Amino acid sequence: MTPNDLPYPCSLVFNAGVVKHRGEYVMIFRNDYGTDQAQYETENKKFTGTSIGVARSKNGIDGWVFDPKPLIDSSDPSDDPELRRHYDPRVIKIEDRLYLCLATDTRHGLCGTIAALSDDLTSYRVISRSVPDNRNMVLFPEKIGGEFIRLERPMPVYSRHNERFDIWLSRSPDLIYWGRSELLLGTERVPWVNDKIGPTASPIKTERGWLTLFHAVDRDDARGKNGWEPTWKKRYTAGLMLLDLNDPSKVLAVYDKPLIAPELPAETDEGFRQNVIFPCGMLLEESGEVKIYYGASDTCVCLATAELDDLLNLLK
Ligand code: BMA
Repeated sequence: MTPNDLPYPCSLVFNAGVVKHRGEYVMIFRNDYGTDQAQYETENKKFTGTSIGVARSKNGIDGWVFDPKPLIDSSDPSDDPELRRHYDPRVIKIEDRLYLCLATDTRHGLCGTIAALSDDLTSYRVISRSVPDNRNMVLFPEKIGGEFIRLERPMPVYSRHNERFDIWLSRSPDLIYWGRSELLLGTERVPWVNDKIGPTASPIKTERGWLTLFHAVDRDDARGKNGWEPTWKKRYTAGLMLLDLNDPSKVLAVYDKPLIAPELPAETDEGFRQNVIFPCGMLLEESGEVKIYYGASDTCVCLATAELDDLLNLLK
């Protein structure tokens, strides 16, 4: 999916969550709008807005039909003067209801928001919001041991310098009150990372455990300018790990290489922030095929597929 596909103004469409729901694939995506590459580079313009849009498809691959207007738009009037924008949506189905996990910029910090989607996918109700700074939240698709579980990525700037941000896990009886938080995966356990990691799509339940992706960032100052931004030097890849079925705070295995690294022209040579792979959706088909939806270069949405058994074999 590229910016030209959308029925409303779009500069970049990326970081999309996808879920199978009532006979169709529902995609919830991020759209940054209000400038183009030439304007951005010459006038150093910022994007004027960010919206969260909805598209549906019969096969999860093509034929996406867009809802006529975005579900959330940063230009919408809000009762809450603290709010600046929502972005990087994950969509999770729990007992036939759809929930969103959103990154939320407020005037006093970055928060994670959990919201319930209305049945017609045209409105949402906020259930809980974290304190700053926290981002990249995702819910498990079912309760485990009677509790809702979320993965999240707090950003501890005083104690963990140089953006060494890790993945944490928290539990809740009702999606409102979150606690009993613990570290799930530290950056030091991911061999190719020298920057930060974060949760991505909702985990998939398999016989061997919860299979889940994470985004993993390495920084290399020698890379130079990569994309529209004058100073973009980071690389985002997708990592893979397996968590215990009954106690997902136990990491059973981490694949020691990136599962997906930028390699196609749209990922390495084109777009706003090149060298970025940012998955927000992962689905298991009955055939054993796994679909992974990721943002490429913060500019378009890509789909990669794999066989479940092949992924599990990487986690021995
Ligand atoms: C992160 C988030 C993502 C984005 C990524 C790479 O910090 O802002 O939305 O895809 O950076 O630019």
